[in-house]
Amino acid sequence: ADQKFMYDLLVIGGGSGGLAAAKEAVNLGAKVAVLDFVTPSPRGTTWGLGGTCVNVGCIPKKLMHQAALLGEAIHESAAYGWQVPDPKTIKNDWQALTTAVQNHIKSVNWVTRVELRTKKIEYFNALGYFKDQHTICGKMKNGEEKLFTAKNILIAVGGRPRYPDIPGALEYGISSDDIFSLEKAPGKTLVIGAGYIGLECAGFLNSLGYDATVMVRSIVLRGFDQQMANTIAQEMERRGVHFIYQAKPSKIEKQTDGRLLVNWVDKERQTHQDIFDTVLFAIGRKPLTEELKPEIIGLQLIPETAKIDVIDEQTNVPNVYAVGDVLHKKPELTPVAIHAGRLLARRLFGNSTEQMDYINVATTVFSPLEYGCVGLSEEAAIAIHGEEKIEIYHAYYKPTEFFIPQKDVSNCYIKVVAFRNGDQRVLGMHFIGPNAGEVIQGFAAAIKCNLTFPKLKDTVGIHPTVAEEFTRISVTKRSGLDPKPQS
Ligand code: FAD
Ligand code: NA7
Repeated sequence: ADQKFMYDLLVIGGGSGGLAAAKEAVNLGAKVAVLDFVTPSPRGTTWGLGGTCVNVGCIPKKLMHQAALLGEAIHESAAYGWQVPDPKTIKNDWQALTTAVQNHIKSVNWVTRVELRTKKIEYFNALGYFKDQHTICGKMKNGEEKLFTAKNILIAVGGRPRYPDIPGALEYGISSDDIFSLEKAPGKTLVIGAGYIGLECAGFLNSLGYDATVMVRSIVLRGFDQQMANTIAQEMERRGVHFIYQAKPSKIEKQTDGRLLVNWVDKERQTHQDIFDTVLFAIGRKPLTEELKPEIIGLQLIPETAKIDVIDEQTNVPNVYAVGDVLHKKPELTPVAIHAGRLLARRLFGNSTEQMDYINVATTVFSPLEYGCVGLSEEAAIAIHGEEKIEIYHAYYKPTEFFIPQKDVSNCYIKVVAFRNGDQRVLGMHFIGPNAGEVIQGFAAAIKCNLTFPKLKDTVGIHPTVAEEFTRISVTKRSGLDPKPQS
């Protein structure tokens, strides 16, 4: 290490991005420390090392989604000859589910700690903030403060759920930070916000047997292909999730029976109310950058969002870098944070020049019927290139496994966005159906290799799968032909 400093790299935030960078940096011979600290949620929930994804994000979310899918499978299995008890008598035990989920998370926390120790990454359970551009003050749980100096500092502090500024929100509301460890079953739940987190939570709660309502301020899944987004919402509605559109919450009160009375205002400014057991806010996330005292080192934040604008992960302070959810206009996804963190470490300590490519990152919404996508939405492609240059291929399809239990196929839908002329390069792929993430991942690699529509059509499918539908797609929207399966 540089004699002047205690560390070559000090990472603030032990989540997806921070830990990936730390591990890569020690592998390349750097001396590294990580500070990680979880401030309790307004309702008092805290968790261990590993950040959002492991503790209150991707992992518990996917496990609850899996619980929901299994419930669905139990109901379908009778049609396949399984002699299950009357499905109406089968209930999910919320405590058993949350205990299993939390036990898995604790095991991951433990493995992470052991891994840091073996790799000789120094870990401190401390909340970091800037003293100067090479010095971080770490505040431990007991209030004790310790100074850390480093040649390079990486900000990987991620974000936390936002709360609206309305009476009762902080007192009575919960967020995704609380739902996966909630002691009591959530009961009738109002989810406020229709981003992917809101839809996923409402989806698994409904499937687990709770009455779930989504309150939508404007549109569902802003930023995603809107036809696909509306199809997802339609499918959720078909399964029993309620939607309240064009509505904004105005007040939450606790009744004497402990239930929550929620007021909201519609677009005609009419006030409505209903009673819920749980109100979950999923109205977006706020980066934890202001807590770092960025003004002390003159670190610039985007005023409206408090996010950090970087060039190649470098902030305006040359030895201070940032990755993950704190970045301005970058996808807030775990693999994005990990990849950027790893490549940054290689550039800092491994003589690499490889840069992070934030384009064409695939993602999946784990709604009851999943939605996976990569690349441009229909509207983004048209906005960028013009309608004349773009061809939209689409199809409804029937998954083989849906026939016997007679599952509804009306929302199994796929779309390919491609250039109309020239090499007919594929710009976007969208899939709604089972295992959407598994379907889209490989196609994301193909798009990275400049997949063209003729190449896609020349790919032989795997039968019978749902992914093969992409190799069969041929109806263009422009033709006006029926995209429903003709068989
Ligand atoms: P984080 O993982 O949030 O880690 C930051 C860490 O820094 C935290 O532990 C935090 O407590 C700590 N910290 C903050 N400030 C300080 C400080 N001053 N000092 C010390 N420590 C500090 N992504 C996907 O790819 N797929 C999914 O399916 C998915 N599902 C999600 C579901 C939910 C409900 C949520 C909330 C998120 C989901 N995400 C998903 C997003 C994913 O979790 C994030 O993109 C990812 O965790 C970001 O990593 P990060 O390193 O930027 O920050
Ligand atoms: P998102 O994707 O930012 O979505 C937030 C949702 O909440 C969205 O539907 C918003 O509606 C809605 N919203 C925002 N503010 C309010 C208020 N004050 N009242 C009611 N509804 C509101 O957040 P997520 O939590 O799903 O995901 C967090 C991030 O992870 C996200 O940025 C992704 O990129 C990854 P709007 O469309 O703005 O009208």
